[in-house]
Amino acid sequence: PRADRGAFAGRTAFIFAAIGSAVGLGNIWRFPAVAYENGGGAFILPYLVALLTAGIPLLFLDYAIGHRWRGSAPAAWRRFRRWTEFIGWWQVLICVIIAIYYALILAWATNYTIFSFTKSWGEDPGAFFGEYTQAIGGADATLTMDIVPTVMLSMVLVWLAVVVVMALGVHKGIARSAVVFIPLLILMFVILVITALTLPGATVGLDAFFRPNWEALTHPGVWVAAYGQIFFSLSVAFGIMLTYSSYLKKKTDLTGSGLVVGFANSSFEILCGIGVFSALGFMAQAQGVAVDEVVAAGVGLAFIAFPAIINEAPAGALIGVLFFGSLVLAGFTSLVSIVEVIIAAFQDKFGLSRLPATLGVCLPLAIVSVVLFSTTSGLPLLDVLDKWVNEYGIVAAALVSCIVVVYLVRGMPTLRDHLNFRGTFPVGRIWLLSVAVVAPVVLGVSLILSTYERFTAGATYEGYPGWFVLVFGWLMAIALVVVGVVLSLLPWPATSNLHKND
Ligand code: LEU
Repeated sequence: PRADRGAFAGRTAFIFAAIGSAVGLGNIWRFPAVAYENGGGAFILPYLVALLTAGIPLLFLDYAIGHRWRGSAPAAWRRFRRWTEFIGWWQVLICVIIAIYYALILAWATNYTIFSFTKSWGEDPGAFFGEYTQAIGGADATLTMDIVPTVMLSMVLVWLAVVVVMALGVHKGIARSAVVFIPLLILMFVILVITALTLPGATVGLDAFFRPNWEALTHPGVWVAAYGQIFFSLSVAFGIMLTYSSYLKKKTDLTGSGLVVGFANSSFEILCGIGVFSALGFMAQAQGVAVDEVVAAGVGLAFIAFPAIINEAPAGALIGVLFFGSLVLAGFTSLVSIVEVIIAAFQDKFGLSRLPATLGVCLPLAIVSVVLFSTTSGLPLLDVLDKWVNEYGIVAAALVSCIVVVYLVRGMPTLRDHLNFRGTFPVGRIWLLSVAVVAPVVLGVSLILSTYERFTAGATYEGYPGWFVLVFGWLMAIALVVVGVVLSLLPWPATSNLHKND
């Protein structure tokens, strides 16, 4: 028996852990900005289409593979079919990339929680953030590798906390921390939203957020963004839900649990949009400008716009602690799930027990993450990696998984029966249609079109140097596939978990 592999004590523990993974920086920090940039209120349409045609169906696919073949991503895919193992490694590598930059945002959030008490960012949070991320001041991104000490310190702390939780194992570490953190997060966030809604100008922000720009829907980039957001936000298609479901007891209702997780995540996401934009509306009104002018895209939304709001708002410090504290809690339970994909694979491959597997994965990961990202180039690096790993990592891997499972392996009937064995929500034709036709067509078409747009746009992404985008965008994404294939060709040692049954 595989005594070493962890297990969730029950369905509730699993649901908490899965929600912990899904609800993360993607909801609070990424979603409002992505929605706003891609059509505002009109984004709800591609978002819901993506949720229903790909998010939930692929969540079920992850569950079915992980639970039926009971293993980490490479082990489960390999048991599925010998030659599909590369998908598992590809997913593990996607998690490696996400883990190293996700920790940076978490480190910022940790620092900003503390900064909130004294509003350490001063009068001009934009300049402060520029200085804080680049150590030299000014907003022009210079690609140097100077260390930023406060960021480094927090990153080390974040990784230490990850090591502790991971060493405690699947139930005692991952599930128990989620059971404590998730209710706390919801409580804090609800207080935050209520506070934000009562600020003067809140409705102006909500209006800007929900006002639909239907024209946006004609841009393929908007659809890729919606699918990318759904996968990232649900933690679907890159090994996380697959790994978590492998820790569930055999007789578990997978589909019912999946629906709970999916709708909990999207509800929280919409709530984040409401909270964030109420606050932005307040800011816009206070400064007498349009909401567009206070929305700094991406990272700036959390780390520039929010501090500015905190400066102005009554009870600003409270808002700050609630907002950045929520980011920390949400981000931590997600980072843990990303790292678990890697640990589980390592553990299966070498038949290791929990502690050596944890240290063997976390130490190198933490070192790379801290060294690369506590420097003045952390922000541009994060920006490019996040964009490419989502489009050409997660979305591409999702597309390949669908095609492989449906057409090359013809595995859908087995997976359907597995889901329906205990599932309270029966899957059938609609699920098949989503995974076999709708998801691959939409993913394929929008990926091709957005790539075309990217190449014809002229300017490089965000104005970063061409070589930088080439190396950390394109070559990185290609390397994940190539290395994934190579890893799948290596033999499994006799001590591995591959041939052990439980
Ligand atoms: N689902 C997480 C989030 O929304 C991200 C994932 C990579 C764990 O932040």
